[in-house]
Amino acid sequence: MKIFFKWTLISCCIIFLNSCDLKTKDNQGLDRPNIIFIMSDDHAYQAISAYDNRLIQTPNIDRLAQMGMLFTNASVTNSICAPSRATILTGKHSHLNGKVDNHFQFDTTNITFPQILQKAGYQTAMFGKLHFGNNPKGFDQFKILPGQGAYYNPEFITKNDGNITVDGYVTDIITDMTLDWLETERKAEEPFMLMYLHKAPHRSWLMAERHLEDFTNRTFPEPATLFDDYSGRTTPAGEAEMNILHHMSWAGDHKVFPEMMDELGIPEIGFDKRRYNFEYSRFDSAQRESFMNAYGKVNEAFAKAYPTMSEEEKMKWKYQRYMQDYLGTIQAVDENVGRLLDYLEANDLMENTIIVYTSDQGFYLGEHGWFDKRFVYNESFKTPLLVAWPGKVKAGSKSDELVQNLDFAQTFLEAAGVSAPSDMQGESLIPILTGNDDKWTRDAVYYHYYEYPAEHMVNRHYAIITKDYKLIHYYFVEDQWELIDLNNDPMELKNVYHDPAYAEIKLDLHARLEGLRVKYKDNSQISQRFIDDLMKDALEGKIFGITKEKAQEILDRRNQVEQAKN
Ligand code: SGN
Ligand code: CA
Repeated sequence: MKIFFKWTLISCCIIFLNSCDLKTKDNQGLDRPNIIFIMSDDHAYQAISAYDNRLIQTPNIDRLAQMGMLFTNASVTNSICAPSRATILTGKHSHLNGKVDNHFQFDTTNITFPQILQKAGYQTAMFGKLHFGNNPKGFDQFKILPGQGAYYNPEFITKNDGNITVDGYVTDIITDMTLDWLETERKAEEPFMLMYLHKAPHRSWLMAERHLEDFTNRTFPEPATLFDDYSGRTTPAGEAEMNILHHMSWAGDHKVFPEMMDELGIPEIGFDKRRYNFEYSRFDSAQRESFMNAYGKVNEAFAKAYPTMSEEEKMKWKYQRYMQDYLGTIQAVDENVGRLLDYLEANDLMENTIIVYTSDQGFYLGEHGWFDKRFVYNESFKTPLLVAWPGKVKAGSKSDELVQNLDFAQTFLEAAGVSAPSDMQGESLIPILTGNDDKWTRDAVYYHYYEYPAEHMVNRHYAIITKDYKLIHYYFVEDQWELIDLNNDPMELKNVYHDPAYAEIKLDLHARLEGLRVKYKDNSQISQRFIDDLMKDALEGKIFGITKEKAQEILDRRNQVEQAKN
């Protein structure tokens, strides 16, 4: 009997010690998962081969779809950089977290999910682009780009070492920092939450030297709506300044050499040469040479073709140049995501880790003739979302539920077993991720874009979006409503708001839109302060890309419309 006891005791000790060992070995014994949030900047879902393989192959990002779930209806609440990031961190719509546009700083009195996870014992780190105008709270370590950051030899603001400049290409550097943190700073006894945030593929699309030859020689299929004339909708689509032919700049975007522009007598578009000089002034001599070689050939061919090019041919040329550079930057993102996944696999970190790949919003790749984002139309309203969580999320699964960037905070908190503050406005995605879709009841989402008057001139609008329709209110200058029938008009070319056949649907959507505005606590009094703040700065010439005169013109037009109403 004694012997039996002794052996039981010894066995228990061995089991206990083993479990301790498990706990210290790469976190595998902990039930709280690690969280890796990968986000790129302006990465269109059309440029991920798991969604669409016509433009580029992204085998590494696609690994996440093979391991986990691909969301086909993921979207953002406000399609612009810093506001999207604020919504992700706070779990609140822009009007409540206050970060409605890129212009004003983030209010750091907001409570964010990394702060809550850090308190709950998670080790937290952020590398790459934040774009808040101030530093993140709730991180044990961070190295972030100031503002938009630079592609070549970028500066970083670091938590512990002040500002540093690192030689090389930004996408590679952000990954080096991330891998270095995993290797040398990560504590095996704590779960971690890591935000790995790329600058690419943001404008002005400078790819890594190693991709220049390949991508500047590729040709891409054109989207069906490249020559959209905006006639089927209300005025904001036609008034936006994001048309590839008219608003994408020759030197700054397409890398036509400024001397070549002078030689050919091409007038500047926007901050054409200034932007070009800003980017190129950062190169070291080897980088400059690579660029001059690759784009020298592009310039040579262009110089021959330009004198006889029609407007249509210019649009086609500009579209190809845009795609070459934009997609070139994505090649490096994909390679680097591969480096991270390889590291996780090699270090037994895959099993108990949620890995998310997303973008701060989608992007137009020539659809409607556009680049940039901001509108609630699909390509910028929707965003890529792939989630792997081996053992929890079924490999190779898909979801078409209406999920949003608003939902991340509560998802991560639930995964970590921490309760979310009651004023967060999203819903945890865990039921969808774990195959319990019956617990997910959302049938519509809410959208509100604010940054106007501003660069690209996309009018303020809010909207309700269901799987079948969009009801959009452009309210800032004229009051204009759009109703889009997504099933019959998937390219979103025709406003059917005034078509009597939609009378009932329209009424129903109006009521539901009001319901969402009440539910999310958005109302015109709250919005008014954002109008006043931005308008004031615009009139003082403090908004990038907007002259005082332009701001005054918009205000006068708005006042005239208001007066006519009374
Ligand atoms: C820059 C770009 C714009 C872009 C904004 C916002 N212009 O201002 O094209 O819309 O960023 O992008 S550039 O001349 O500086 O390239 S965001 O991702 O930060 O929202
Ligand atoms: Ca962005």
